Amino acid sequence: MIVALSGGVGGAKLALGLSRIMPPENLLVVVNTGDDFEHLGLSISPDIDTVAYTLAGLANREVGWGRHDETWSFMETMDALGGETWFRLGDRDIALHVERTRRLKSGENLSSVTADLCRRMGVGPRVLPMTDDPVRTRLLTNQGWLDFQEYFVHQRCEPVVSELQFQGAGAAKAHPDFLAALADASLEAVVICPSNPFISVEPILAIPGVRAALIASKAPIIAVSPIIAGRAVKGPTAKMMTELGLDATAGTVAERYNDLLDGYVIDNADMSEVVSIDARVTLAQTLMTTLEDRESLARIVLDAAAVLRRRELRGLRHRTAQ
Ligand code: FO1
Repeated sequence: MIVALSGGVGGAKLALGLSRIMPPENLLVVVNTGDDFEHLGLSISPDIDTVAYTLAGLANREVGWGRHDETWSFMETMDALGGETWFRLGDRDIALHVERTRRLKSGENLSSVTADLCRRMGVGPRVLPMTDDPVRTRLLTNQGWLDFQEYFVHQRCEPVVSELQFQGAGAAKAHPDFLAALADASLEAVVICPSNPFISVEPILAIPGVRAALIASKAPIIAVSPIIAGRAVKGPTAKMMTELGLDATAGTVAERYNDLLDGYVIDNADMSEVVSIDARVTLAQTLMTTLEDRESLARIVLDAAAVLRRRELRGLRHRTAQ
């Protein structure tokens, strides 16, 4: 079994690659819910939907979120009626938000709704919210504290970020199936997907018990850098790192994960960083443009994890067991 930790677009690409080179039912994708918000009276879980649509083959490949077979009559009419249209919701996508909102309001939890909707969309792997409790990423910027989607979409990541907060993370319970997977003897690897470490991965790590469960797990933990040659493949990762006073490098991301990593996959362009990274580094083409790129990077990640497992068997474990 493989557990992948994912945010939105970047993580979903690698999750798709993994799902195509292994039995999908052996892949558990644990997804960030810090981007979730209430909008137009709807409960919206963008990273869950991006991962689900991508794994279902329904995603819009150009922008990475929402559906490819979309129409926009609802948004056009909302605009004519003076409603909010800064967060683009397609006609088919809306059905998912309306149905999820109805089921959450009836008392069903997010992971149960997600499992059923994914099954109906033909998603093979299991897509699991990191917790069923509310966690909301907020950012302190030069415009004060902003909710995540206000910063990310409405303000197009333009505000200057000085601090992040994962409201509710401290009181959230990691999903029991997530913790059980980390303790499972059949776990072969934990893959930290190339998502933004601050807004997609750290909310997951901020939930009490998650870091300890990762460190205690028998499986190697391997991350893929979301930074290539000082730039983020997509989104505000590099800009955020600079604003937080960090070097926008693959190495800095590894430091953010500090003692969690056994392996780290960075792009060939960042070869010079190998010596400064305290994990077993694999060089690869980490930019995923085609489906083949997604599959070949996934294969490199799983091969690297297999090497780490063999080294572990020979007592060469990298990670200091706590
Ligand atoms: N991202 C945007 O930049 N603009 C949008 O209008 C937008 C709409 C949207 C609708 C549904 C959904 O599931 C995701 C959507 N996203 C949009 C992406 C969303 O902001 C995610 O939070 C990012 O992908 C970051 O993970």
